[in-house]
Amino acid sequence: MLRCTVPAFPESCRIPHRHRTLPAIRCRRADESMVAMQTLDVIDSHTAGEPTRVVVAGFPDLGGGDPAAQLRRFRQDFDRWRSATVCEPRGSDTVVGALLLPPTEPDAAAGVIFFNNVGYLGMCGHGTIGVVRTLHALGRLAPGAHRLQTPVGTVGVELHADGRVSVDNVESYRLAADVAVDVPGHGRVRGDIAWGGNWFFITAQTPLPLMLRHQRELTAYSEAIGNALRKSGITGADGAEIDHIELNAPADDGSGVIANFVLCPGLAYDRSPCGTGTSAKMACLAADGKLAEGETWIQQGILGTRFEGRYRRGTRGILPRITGEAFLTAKAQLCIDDSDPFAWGIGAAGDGAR
Ligand code: PYC
Repeated sequence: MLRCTVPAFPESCRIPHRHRTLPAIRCRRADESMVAMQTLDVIDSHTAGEPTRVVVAGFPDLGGGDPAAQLRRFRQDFDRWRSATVCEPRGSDTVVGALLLPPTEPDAAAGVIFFNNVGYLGMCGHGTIGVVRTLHALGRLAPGAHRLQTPVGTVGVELHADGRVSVDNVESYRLAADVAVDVPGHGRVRGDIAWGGNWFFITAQTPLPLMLRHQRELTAYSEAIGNALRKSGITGADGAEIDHIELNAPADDGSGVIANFVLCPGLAYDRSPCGTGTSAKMACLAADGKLAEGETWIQQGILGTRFEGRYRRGTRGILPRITGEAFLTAKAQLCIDDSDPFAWGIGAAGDGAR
């Protein structure tokens, strides 16, 4: 038996702005030997059904610099902290982590690095909405307009009085239209390649209606498209991997809106309508002359939840604004006990899994 006293998460949730390394928790095993634990303070939320886990304290120092520089250090030297935070047994394939960083631009409220069960995301729309709600809960962000730094650029955010959050995403554009790829078992699939803060292949060809009860088949189909793109050498700009697959079809609820199914890099499907996916989709619609500047686009996700989008013209593509809502679900302290074979997450290098 392990007796462990975990300091209570501060009731007010007001964690100092600067990241701090909490003192290791010392736990006494039944045999009276002491083990040290490292801890991470996190706040969980979901945006339109898709979870976000914001790390607010306890993370190792990534050496400063902007989020792109800190991401390089994170990936190279601290990747096991990613899997410890979002993978089982503490998280799941669906959780997107968001590490808060002190801002390096004078007008930014914070920096953030997004990550998931297999790696890192350039930007994350639903995650940004979760981060804004979390910063508000921490007393670090008032309603109004702010800026957040991400590894792929600084984005605008606005916390509205009704609790909804708008994200002024990075410039989004269509790289290539009507690209054909041969997908084993499914024939030739055509779609657009677009950037919305992540790389997307967007197709209207779908083997089944976009309904939650078909998620396994839709996942397998989307995974097959992703594999075929990789095998065919079809990429985003500068050879970047297209790691998000987006299926589009009219929603089956008679509402007349377009629904999507988005498969994320770690093979979890996005429960939300996907903020970066909505941005990429709007870039394609704008390029086709099917969505005018300032016009509202409703993007429905696989759970029936919605984001509202519109755009202004950019230099290369569009400047999208995505609006949605997040809800806090937990304030917690994660414990990492080095003697635990799964301390750094199932699937992490060196875990006890076979
Ligand atoms: O909302 O941009 C998004 C997103 C990307 C992956 C999961 N959610």
